[in-house]
Amino acid sequence: MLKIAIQKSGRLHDESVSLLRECGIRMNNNNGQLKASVLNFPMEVFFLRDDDIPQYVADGVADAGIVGENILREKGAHVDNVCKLGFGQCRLSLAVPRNSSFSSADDLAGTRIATSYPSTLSRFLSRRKIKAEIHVISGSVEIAPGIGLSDAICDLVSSGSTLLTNGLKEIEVIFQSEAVLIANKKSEQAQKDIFDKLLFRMHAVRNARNNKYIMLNAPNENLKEIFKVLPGLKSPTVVPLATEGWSSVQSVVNEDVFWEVIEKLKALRAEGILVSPIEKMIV
Ligand code: PRT
Ligand code: ZN
Repeated sequence: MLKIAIQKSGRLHDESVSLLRECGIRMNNNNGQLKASVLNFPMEVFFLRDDDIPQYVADGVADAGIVGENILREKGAHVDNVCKLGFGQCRLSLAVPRNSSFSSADDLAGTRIATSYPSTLSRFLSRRKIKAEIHVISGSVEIAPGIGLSDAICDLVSSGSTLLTNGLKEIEVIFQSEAVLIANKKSEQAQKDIFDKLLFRMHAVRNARNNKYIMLNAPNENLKEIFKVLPGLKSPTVVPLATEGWSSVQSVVNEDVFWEVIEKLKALRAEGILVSPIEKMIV
């Protein structure tokens, strides 16, 4: 049995559950319980506070976990950081009151900085040789400058609206974070084998999310150029159309370059372009 820890409730919970579902994991409803059993995979899911997940995995209470990289760095737990999962994106940043003259981390020498990330901040400050006082608070860090507790804050930012409503401006990004899959360093071979199966499925889900299936019709004289734009997994599938001199081309296109590719295809006289999502992609 592979034991995996995910957040009980909060920003990473829903996407962690959806990712496991897309990997074909069918768990019984947890109804606020600590753990859920899985009906069709040798796995058990633990629901924990995100702050506790790295330690549980490091101690081997869980074999694997899904947690924000921000928590992992702050806790400094001794686990394998296996891969990024493509959700829970945010950044740990320094921010100051909008009207302040501080414009970079170096300006914060001699100031008081409020944060829930003291270890990460302290490592950052010593790397940059900045001497500042760190005030640890566990929540609502953004109100600290307003109530005179600090001159600056170091906190997670995603849309930036919390900073804006509290009259703060971001002056430096310390690091970009997202949800990651972590694993115990000393799991038994049996657990490692199940973990590898899960990882294989996660990659298939991830590839599918990042790619689209594309079908189009094109004049035969432009096919060579179209193949350059649409290399496909191995090479595109080509089927002749009933209309002489035309073919149907089927391939896969990466989300990041999608619109560029479409423009090039149109310039190559591609017509009837159909695009659909891919459910799983095994390469
Ligand atoms: O109960 P538990 O301890 O498990 O949960 P929690 O309350 O500690 O964490 P939670 O659910 O808030 O966040 C879980 C994880 O989501 C974090 O560890 C990050 O990896 C990730 N994440 C992504 C974020 C954000 N985006 C985020 N915006 N975590 C927190 N925030 C907060 C931030 O602290 C600030 O207060 O949202 C506010 C800023 O958001 P914007 O959109 O206004 O910029
Ligand atoms: Zn937490």
